[in-house]
Amino acid sequence: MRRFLAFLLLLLSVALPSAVRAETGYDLWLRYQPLEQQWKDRYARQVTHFTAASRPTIIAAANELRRGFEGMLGYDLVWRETVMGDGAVVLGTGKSPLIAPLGLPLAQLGPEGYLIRSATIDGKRVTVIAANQDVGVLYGVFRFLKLMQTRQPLDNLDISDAPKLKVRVLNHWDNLDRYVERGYAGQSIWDWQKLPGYKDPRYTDYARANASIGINGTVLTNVNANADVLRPEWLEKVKALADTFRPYGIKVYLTARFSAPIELGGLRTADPLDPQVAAWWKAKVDEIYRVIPDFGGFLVKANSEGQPGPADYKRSHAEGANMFADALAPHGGVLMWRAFVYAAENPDDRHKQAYAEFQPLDGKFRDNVLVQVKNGAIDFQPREPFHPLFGSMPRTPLMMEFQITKEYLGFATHLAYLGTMWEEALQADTFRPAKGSTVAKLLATPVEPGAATGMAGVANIGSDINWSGSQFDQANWYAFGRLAWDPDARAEPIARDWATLTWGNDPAVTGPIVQMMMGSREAVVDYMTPLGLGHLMATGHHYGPGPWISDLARPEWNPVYYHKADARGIGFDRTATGTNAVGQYAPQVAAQFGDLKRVPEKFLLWFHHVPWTYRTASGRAVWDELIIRYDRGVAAVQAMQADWDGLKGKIDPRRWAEVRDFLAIQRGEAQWWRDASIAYFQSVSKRPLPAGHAAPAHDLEYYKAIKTPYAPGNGK
Ligand code: BDP
Repeated sequence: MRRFLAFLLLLLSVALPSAVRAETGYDLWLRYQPLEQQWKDRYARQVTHFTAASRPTIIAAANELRRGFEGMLGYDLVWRETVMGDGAVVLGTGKSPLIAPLGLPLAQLGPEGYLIRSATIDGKRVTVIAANQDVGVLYGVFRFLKLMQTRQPLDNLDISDAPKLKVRVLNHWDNLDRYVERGYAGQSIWDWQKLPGYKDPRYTDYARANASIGINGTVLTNVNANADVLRPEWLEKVKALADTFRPYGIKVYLTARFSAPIELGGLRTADPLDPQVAAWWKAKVDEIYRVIPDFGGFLVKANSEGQPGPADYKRSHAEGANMFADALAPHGGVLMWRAFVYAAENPDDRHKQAYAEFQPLDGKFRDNVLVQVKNGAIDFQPREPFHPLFGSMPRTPLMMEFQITKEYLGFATHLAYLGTMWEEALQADTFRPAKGSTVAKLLATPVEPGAATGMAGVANIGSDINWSGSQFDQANWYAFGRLAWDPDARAEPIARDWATLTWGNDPAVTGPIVQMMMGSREAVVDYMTPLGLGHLMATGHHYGPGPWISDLARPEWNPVYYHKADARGIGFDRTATGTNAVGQYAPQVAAQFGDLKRVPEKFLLWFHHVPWTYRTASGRAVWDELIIRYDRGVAAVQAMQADWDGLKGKIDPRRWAEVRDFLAIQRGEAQWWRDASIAYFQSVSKRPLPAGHAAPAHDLEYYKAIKTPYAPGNGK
């Protein structure tokens, strides 16, 4: 019996560590798992204590440092007033008495940049993490911890970095009842009902995660806005969040419903040129700043998809935006005005409408306005060419809007790393004013000295334990932050960093994971919308295929509007002989997109209507090529499944199993997309499938009959 018990104990002690290690994903990329002994020994010699002032942001930085040491090295890093010996980490601004004498080159780092340097203070070897402002120190600490998480040497450090964009914000499409529009990760993390009385500790973890990737603002509410959030009792709730985020360098912003002066103020109009309306907003803004002195500003969706706006009063977008901007300016607030507009009454190609409306307003917006432009001219599709507004409004600050939540890329269950998609948009050359004017470069170049720059990402965060609805969707939050910090950064090294931080330092694990990530978005394009197709998702929730849909009220809501497939061919003619959307791009770009011989194949059907027999680059007819792409997409998901199976036992079981199951869902849905799309297009083209490619499992009627009214995230 005793021997049996001893054996049992032995079993337990062997079994326990892995059970304890079962992870949920809550820790994101800030897991701070114990390092291997050799690294523990090495770092323990190099870092023994730290010195820091006691201001809120420096305290947050110090707490993070201690948390990291506790997790990775297993000991508490102690605070000392002075450098006690070799191995101090000295945190502070250039003004701090220990750092000032070093004469560090901080000037060019701006308010948020930082420097990490190995130095000597009082004859002792130290690491200095310095910045012009406290928030830079916090960013530096996260970078320092990343060095340890990725096992980099800590001696002879000389790192400096600064963000290239000023406004780096998440856009939460969260309603006040906690419903998240296009949210696939549970409810809103803002528990408004319990605020301001109860501040969920999760808000602090949210702030830590964002600060760790340089995000410095958050728009708390949906662009389809509710004026109630501007009521005094709600501002108290907003203040509670702002107070929590402040030490982490994160400002709060709200969406402003254009008609709030009517709904809350009892006015008869919301006309932006009406003095009473302007006065109402000014008073409201002043009230907000009394409650939240560092309030960031507003985000406004106006005259788009039913939202009220200046056009209701025959005023322009500039007149609308400037009214808010004037109210915010005395407080240093910014106004983000969305360019995502298209109108039911306008029969012109939807692709052209935002440009047509905004481009003529160049130079008419106040200095503190940022016009927020989606990466493409339609709507966050798996692949779109860059928006023609980039480069076309040289006197107006434009900010990028990416969608982190995967409304059109398979919700939370499809593994699709969006870093590659965003890199593609950011590295697109607008040729405005000249060759080499990439979107990234335009975003990072202020239109005049001191003008605002920025990037927004529609958040994929919710109440799910893993924050983003899936383990791999965390990578998209992470990549967004990294690209907002540096729009010229590349998707691959970001994926590698994320994989290492999130799944561990073993190259046998990160290698396959990075490979999966890098091909994943292209797989989605292949099985949903290959060769430049777009907007073929089912109505409303956008879950699953619906290329046959043709009966919705507005023409541009119907998938058939986008693919224009008929007996002869497929694709949307946006060339000079079609809608001439290409004419909104610089001549060099228009010449490329508009020329069937030169258009990149990935945009073929976006810009051209071609016969089914049209020869693609492969020499195959476009019909055959389409089928091959659909199958390639499905095969890519199968390959990801195989890669993931190969990681069994190398990853904590809970997260591993979750990803395995999600990949199986993705595999099934990729097949559904492939089969339904082929069944439909074949009903139009009447062409046989190329040899070796299987017929869809069911007939078209079967796919048309699939209804999923309760799919999540639908707008209400
Ligand atoms: C679309 C979404 C819708 C949003 C809209 C927007 O389907 O829920 O309200 O974009 O960006 O993609 O305003």
